[in-house]
Amino acid sequence: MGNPTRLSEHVRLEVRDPIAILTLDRPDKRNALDGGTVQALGAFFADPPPEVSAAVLTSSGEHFSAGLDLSELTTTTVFEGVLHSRSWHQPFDNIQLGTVPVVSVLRGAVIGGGLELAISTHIRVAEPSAYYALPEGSRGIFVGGGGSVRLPRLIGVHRMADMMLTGRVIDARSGLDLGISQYLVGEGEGLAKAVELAMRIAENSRVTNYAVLQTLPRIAEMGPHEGLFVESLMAAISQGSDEAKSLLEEFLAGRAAKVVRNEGTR
Ligand code: 1HE
Repeated sequence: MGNPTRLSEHVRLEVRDPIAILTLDRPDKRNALDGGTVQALGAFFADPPPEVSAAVLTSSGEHFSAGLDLSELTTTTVFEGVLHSRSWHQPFDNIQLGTVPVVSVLRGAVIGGGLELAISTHIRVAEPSAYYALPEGSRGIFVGGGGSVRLPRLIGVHRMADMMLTGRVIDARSGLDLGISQYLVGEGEGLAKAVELAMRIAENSRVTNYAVLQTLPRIAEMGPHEGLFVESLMAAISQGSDEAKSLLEEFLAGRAAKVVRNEGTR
């Protein structure tokens, strides 16, 4: 059974051992992200409870997030603007390069900083209402939550430039084709699918999950020779764990689940 609590004014937390469900809970402002919300997410993923092996990030209301709370920018100086952007980088890094895989549920607006938050999670489950946009150009600002680093790696510099220059809005189906989400489910089915995936992820060896989060994005930035060497180290570390030894023994004794065909992209 869960134990709903609050991480901050606009973030709810429910721990359903072995997963945590975090909910952006500011529907009246379309889950616009204020500093307290971003810092609460960052603090949680910097030091998740030990019983939590995977997490789901979802939202209240019809929209995932309308992005940065624009009321926070109206009086900032240039230097405060730098600090503001930097104050988003660490929390989103805590998600992407953390210890707990995060599955997000995307519906309605996934805009600006909301999209930057979404793409710092590892698995994104979209509902048909989801749409992705970067209206920064029309607000006279630039992305500041890591979007210029993460989004081109997903969809390419040219597509991100199109979104920023022309205000192009990408729908849920195109988002799936481009890799913004990895899953597209029916309307209202996103949370159940995300919980199912998080529960499945939580069954993995923690060492393997850690290796996926820490190693894959770093190897993607390395040259092939360095990448292969780091891969060999991570392979040896994970194979050497007690958990790996017992899981391999289970398979060889015919007691482990076999790999079965899936149902396609959903
Ligand atoms: C907000 C925000 C916000 C809504 N900051 N208050 N993001 C944007 O440029 C997107 C701006 N938002 C919208 O385009 C629309 O609100 C939506 C398409 C998301 C939803 O439309 P709708 O008709 O359902 O809602 P609404 O009536 O526009 O908004 C409801 C309330 O939320 C309203 O406040 P109210 O007091 O009048 O009720 C809005 O002002 C408020 N609201 N979005 C603050 N973003 C680290 S850098 C990242 C840079 C960015 O993220 S730029 C992109 C910002």
